[in-house]
Amino acid sequence: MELPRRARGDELLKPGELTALRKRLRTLGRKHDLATVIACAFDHRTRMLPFVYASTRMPPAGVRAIGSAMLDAGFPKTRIVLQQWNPRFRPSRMRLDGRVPDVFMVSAMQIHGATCIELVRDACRIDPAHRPLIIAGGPKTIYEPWDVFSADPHDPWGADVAVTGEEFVLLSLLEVLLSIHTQGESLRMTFIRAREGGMLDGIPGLVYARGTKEDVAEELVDTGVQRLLGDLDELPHPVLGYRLLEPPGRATTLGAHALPDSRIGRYSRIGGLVLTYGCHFNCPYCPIPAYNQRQFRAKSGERIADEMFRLYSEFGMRYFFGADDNFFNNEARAVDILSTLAHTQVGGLRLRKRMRWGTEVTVHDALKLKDHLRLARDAGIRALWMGVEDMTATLIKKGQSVDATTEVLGLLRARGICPMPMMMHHDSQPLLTVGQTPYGLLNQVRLLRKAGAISLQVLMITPATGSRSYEEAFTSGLAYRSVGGRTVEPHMLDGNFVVASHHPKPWRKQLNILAAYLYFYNPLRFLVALVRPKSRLYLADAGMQALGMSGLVKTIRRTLGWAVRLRLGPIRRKSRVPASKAPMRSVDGGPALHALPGTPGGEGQPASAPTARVPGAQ
Ligand code: B12
Ligand code: SF4
Repeated sequence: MELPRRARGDELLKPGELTALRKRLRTLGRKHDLATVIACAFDHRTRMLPFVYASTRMPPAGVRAIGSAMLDAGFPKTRIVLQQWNPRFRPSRMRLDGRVPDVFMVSAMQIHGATCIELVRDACRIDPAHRPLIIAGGPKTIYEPWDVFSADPHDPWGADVAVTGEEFVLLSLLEVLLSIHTQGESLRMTFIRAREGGMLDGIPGLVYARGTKEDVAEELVDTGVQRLLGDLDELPHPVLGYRLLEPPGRATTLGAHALPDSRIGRYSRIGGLVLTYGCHFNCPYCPIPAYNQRQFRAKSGERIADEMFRLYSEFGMRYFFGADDNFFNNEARAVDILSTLAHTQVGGLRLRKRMRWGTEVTVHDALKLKDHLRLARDAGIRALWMGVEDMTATLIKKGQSVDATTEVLGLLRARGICPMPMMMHHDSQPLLTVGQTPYGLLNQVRLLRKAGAISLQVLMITPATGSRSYEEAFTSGLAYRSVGGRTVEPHMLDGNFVVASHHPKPWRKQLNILAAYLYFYNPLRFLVALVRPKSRLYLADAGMQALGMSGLVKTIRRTLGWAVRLRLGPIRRKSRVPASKAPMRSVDGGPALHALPGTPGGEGQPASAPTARVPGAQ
């Protein structure tokens, strides 16, 4: 089920609205000495192909964006902790500025859901008098906000609020809280007052719990779908967030200082930057178009050039990755950004001589922009990740075909841009086919490599929250509950495990993925890449082979056991969409917009509102 869209014309914030809010908060923030910790949940079991390097060497943009927003709003006592770098971090032990922080935030993707919950649970162990306001956000809560609340009276824990939106939602919440915050009162107490007074109900993009017992959600109130920021130049500068990173370490607590400027570039080898959002395709398995409410949003070329320049000059960062859904989505916009970057000078040299970057596009749009690929290289682009999925377009038609894909790969290679195809393996695709149509997985991998692919991503198609086909994956019995007695856990939803299939021999699918990687990344190819590289970029081909082989060892170690279970069975399937156990409602008692089918009270029946218990109140 896709996220609903706001009424036509009301999807976006008014121009200047975020800028004005940032300004107001700076004035308000001066009067409040807030300390905030923002944790990025990361399940280390997800460290395997194709994300081995990026998952630890590219601090996620989401937590950094929230950190930037906090610093920009006048809260310098903010620290960002990445579980990627600080696996033992325990919120119950954190101190910032010598005290328990006023706010603890956690950001998570769905696959890191288990660690996200563990962080929230641990934060709940802080004694009630000092407990921070707990806010959960990120792609996990955007689609499944209920998962950060417990509905079990025997196991009470939970965030105070889940944010189902971006920076504007969080800052709006803080503005409301700080406008009524009194000296000596904990921010969590202020939050409870605001919640009980209905003051949060006018901020679309929140889900909060109500109940008579603390940390037990008897019902969840959903304030609706966020308004999106249209002009991304209004966002706080990413340089701010980088200055808040906790240095990597094995401690459970926080260090005295954030990572110094001189070490930021060393640990953040790749800088993930928001450049654009949105995609004009409408693939049934993808939540992106609905999340963006069919809007396309972008930063200007000047702003992007400034972000790259500052990150380079202040932290020595040279490699960037655009957090784009489809950078070539809008031709005019893409060409405008590329032209600006191509003409940007950094220290007397063209930007491309100092920095390199890559991003995600589609085959169809890359072909449409084929005359601008030289410009793309001049702008510093050296690699493009492309959702090829299935070259024969049997799984999904989005303008790709064997010829189009081969042509694009050839063009990119000729322009000195590394093609990085991403494929989706599916039930009806065999490992190998003989004959004219290269339908088999290995046939396609072979063609891609021949055409110049430098890296490869092969993931099994897996139900994605917020996509059109999500609900059916459960009602049709496609999604597994457990295999051979092992439950399917959130970290297994990354596409590396076969967890949803109607194939009679799903273990074959699991092994097919390994075979495809092994065919692409192997010692022989590594040696050939050293002498006859596919890329004009010095050692890019051999480097990716080396990285791929080391990632493949991890992938085999983590997924081979699953293949054995798939072979031996039994496979138990889910029949219902994973939905909230607590009833959900909108602020006016109607259906909650973030509820999935099967949610009590979420499909039109207004839930009765229990009277909330305010901690400390008699
Ligand atoms: C770049 C990217 C990657 C990079 C990430 C590298 C890195 N370390 O940063 C790579 C290529 C490695 C990657 C891998 C994967 N990705 Co990815 N990726 C993206 C992409 C395109 C951009 C992410 C980004 O930087 N966005 C910009 C930031 C600013 O946005 P954000 O993180 O959503 O944060 C905003 C809000 O969510 C909110 N927010 C975030 N945290 C918090 C916290 C609080 C407290 C609050 C209040 C708000 C808040 O405010 C932020 C600012 O606006 C997104 C799609 C997208 N456009 O966002 C997918 C996306 C994050 N990826 C996704 C997936 C599924 C994956 C994979 C599992 C692969 C797959 N099967 O597709 C792997 C997992 C790897 C791993 N082990 O973690 C999904 C996640 C879905 C979900 N429900 O969790 C997304 C959303 C795409 C989609 N399908 O919709 N990915
Ligand atoms: S082309 Fe990619 S981003 Fe666009 S809808 Fe399809 S899968 Fe999603």
